[in-house]
Amino acid sequence: MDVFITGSGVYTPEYKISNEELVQSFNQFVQSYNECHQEQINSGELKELAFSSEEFILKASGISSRYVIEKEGVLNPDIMHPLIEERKDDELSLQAEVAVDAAKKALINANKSAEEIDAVICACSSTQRPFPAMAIEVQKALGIKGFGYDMNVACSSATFAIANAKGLIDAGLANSVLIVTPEICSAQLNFRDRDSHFIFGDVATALVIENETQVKSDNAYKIIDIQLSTEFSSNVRNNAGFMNRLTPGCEGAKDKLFYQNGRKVFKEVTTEVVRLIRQQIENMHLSIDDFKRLWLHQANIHMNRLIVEKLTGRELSDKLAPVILNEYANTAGAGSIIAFSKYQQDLSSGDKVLLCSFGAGYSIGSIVLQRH
Ligand code: CO8
Repeated sequence: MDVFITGSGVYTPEYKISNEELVQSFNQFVQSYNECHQEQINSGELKELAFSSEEFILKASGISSRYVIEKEGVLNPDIMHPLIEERKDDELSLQAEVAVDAAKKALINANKSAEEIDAVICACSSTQRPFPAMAIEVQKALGIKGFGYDMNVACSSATFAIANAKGLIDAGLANSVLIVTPEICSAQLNFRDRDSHFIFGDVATALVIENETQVKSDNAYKIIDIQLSTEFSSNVRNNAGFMNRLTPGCEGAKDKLFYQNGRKVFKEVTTEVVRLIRQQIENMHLSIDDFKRLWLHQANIHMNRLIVEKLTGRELSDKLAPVILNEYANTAGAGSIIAFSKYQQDLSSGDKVLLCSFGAGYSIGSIVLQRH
């Protein structure tokens, strides 16, 4: 039985932060840190912090802005994190709320009602609590019967979840599956770290995956082939977890937020993505020229440029491999799904297309689709 992606939806937060605003706040923090620690800096006890620059951010990453759920706290040099109040146990959690918003849009796009969904997968790079599963809260908020569970493969969460949803459908456990990818990246980003303060933004995306008997949408994509790959690397890491409190003094340390060796990640992941996609296409006896669109993960514009050039010999263009990270920044597992959702109106029936995510783990999920 064929399985289709039948709908998608994107929740975009209300607040946007430009590079200019972000750098201004970061540089105010640096200036006051250096002034406050002048003596220790002079004695060599502490290192002077360096200023960030808009030019560097745009040039090195292609990012011009990012959306965030809360802006004031992030931009206040004395706070530098989103100010989001904890909610009570009987209130809908924030992560479920943004997931539900994207899910409602995806259901409309798929021409489905919540009652027609059998399972919910919440697939993202962090859930705001270990349990109960975020997916089950989303399931309840939407009035979906069946079951739900969470999974995390960092930036490849959504593509790996598509594989899971297809597996559930193939196994006869569900006919229609909702995948939500609520990425509240600003909550685990170290806005005081010059190397990474500009990288991420918040968003939520949703997809509906269904077996062929359920398809009601006129913009469905048949899942033709899925390749998943992981290889352990500590080059992108966050050590926050339930065991932090067991080592006194370790809670709140810098490594309990996102950190990476960006240069190594860039090189190692890009090389592997090109190899995997080439192999996938070759195994299917296809050529890259058979593909009308590549919806790639959105971490760095130069990664996407290199991948496109190596695979196709052509230049990066929105028609071939649309870029949304200039506006949204890196949105972890949701990046390629935003590109998918926003850049598909011009495709025709029979067109072959590719959805590929890559990132922490390392992890790569590459999916060949055909427009219905
Ligand atoms: N302003 C000015 N200068 C800067 C800044 C700054 N903000 N930051 C660094 N510099 C300087 C450095 O000090 C360095 O100076 P020098 O040459 O004098 O030593 C110079 O600029 C170059 O620094 P880098 O080598 O670090 O710069 P790169 O060209 O490598 O660019 C990037 C840095 C943009 C980070 C780039 O390496 C990159 O994008 N790499 C790929 C990263 C990637 O894809 N990571 C995947 C992570 S996402 C993921 O898997 C999901 C995780 C889960 C989500 C987490 C949510 C928070």
